[in-house]
Amino acid sequence: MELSNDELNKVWLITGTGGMDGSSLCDLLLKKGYKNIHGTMRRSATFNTQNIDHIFDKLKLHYCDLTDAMNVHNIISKVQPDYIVNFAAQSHVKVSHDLENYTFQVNTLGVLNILQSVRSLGLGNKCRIYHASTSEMFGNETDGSSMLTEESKRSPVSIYGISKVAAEHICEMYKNAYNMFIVTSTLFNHEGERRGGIFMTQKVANYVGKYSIVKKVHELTLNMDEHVNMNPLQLGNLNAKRDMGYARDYVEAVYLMLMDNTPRNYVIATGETHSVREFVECAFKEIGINIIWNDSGVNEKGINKVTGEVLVEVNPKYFRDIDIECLIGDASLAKKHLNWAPKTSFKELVRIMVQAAIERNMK
Ligand code: NAP
Ligand code: G4F
Repeated sequence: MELSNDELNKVWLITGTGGMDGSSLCDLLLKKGYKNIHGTMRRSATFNTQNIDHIFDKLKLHYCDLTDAMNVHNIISKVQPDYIVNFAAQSHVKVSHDLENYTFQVNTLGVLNILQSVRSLGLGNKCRIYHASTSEMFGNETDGSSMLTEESKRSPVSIYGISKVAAEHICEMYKNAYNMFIVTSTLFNHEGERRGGIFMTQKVANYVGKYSIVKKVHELTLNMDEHVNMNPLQLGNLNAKRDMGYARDYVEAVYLMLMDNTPRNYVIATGETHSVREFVECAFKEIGINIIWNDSGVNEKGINKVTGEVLVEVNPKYFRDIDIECLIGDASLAKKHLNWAPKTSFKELVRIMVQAAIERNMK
């Protein structure tokens, strides 16, 4: 559908622009023809703009830390946004147990900083707000025999999950008390070529991408197909299952939520769940290697079925004090009201990530 000039002139403010979702949403908005896209990024000692370098000149960027209320207020006051999308977060679950207080400052009080500013600047009637919530809020509510929905009980088991539940309550209170347009959808895991390297899927894809290059060089220089002798990939809980979609599909859902005139909260998910072990198998298959698993617990190993080379080991360093064993979501409500459904299969997602990792490793 063609968008009117009025719509294309509307002003967007996206926090966390340098992250996976922020940068993917910017791509989507530019493709649609929006002209006024403001983004926030954090000051960093090293470059952190790799996800937006290709569109750097098309965005209006502001240094922002959500924990700095005056900074957030000044940006919103200057930008006068029609839409705010809050993707900024301390988004790593395991890290949230090391940075408990900070995780709350960013993920909970940071959201409050945004809402307070919008309200106090009198923008509550004009500005539509999206806040990214998470399936991590559900904790271990399902073992996979039932799917999680918008109504499922919040039983977070991590500081990250708790910080996001608190933020969800704050958003709900602002929406009801001040009649503001606020959507907090529950995004299940979504992955992609821009995923941070500290997350499981990208860690696996990066290893497999590097392995395939080293293997090719090895074969060409030694003209033989022996063990590559790269240190095995070190992983934690191989049993955990996640509902994994593609980030580019998920930011489309976010856009649709903001275009809809009713601010509803939606589950955004694929309805399938796959274990870490399956992700590893699928990623290696992409480069023609079949993995078999040997032994169990901390001694479990992923082995190249043909050569016997050990490619994956379990390292307790990556275990969590408490983990979610299974997440699977039902996005029927989003299908019904937004006509949204995921387009990218699990296999295709893995392919995208591994191919992108191969390209990165070739540079
Ligand atoms: P991401 O790649 O980690 O991006 C997060 C962004 O937030 C980064 O740009 C980061 O900046 C920024 N940020 C971190 N701390 C900040 C602070 N104190 N002030 C301002 N900005 C800060 O995360 P993502 O995967 O795109 O996820 C986007 C949002 O969706 C997050 O809120 C996440 O919690 C939520 N979510 C994600 C998933 C998923 O599976 N990806 C699922 C459910 C919910 P730096 O680059 O400088 O670190
Ligand atoms: O990739 P992960 O760190 O993602 P996790 O914990 O599911 O969190 C992501 O999804 C949430 C939505 O449910 C988001 F809200 C959150 O911001 C983030 O994007 O871990 C996935 C699973 C876990 O069970 C973990 O224990 O993989 C397991 N795992 C096994 N080995 C590992 C590793 N995780 C990481 N990060 N690193 C490992 O070596």
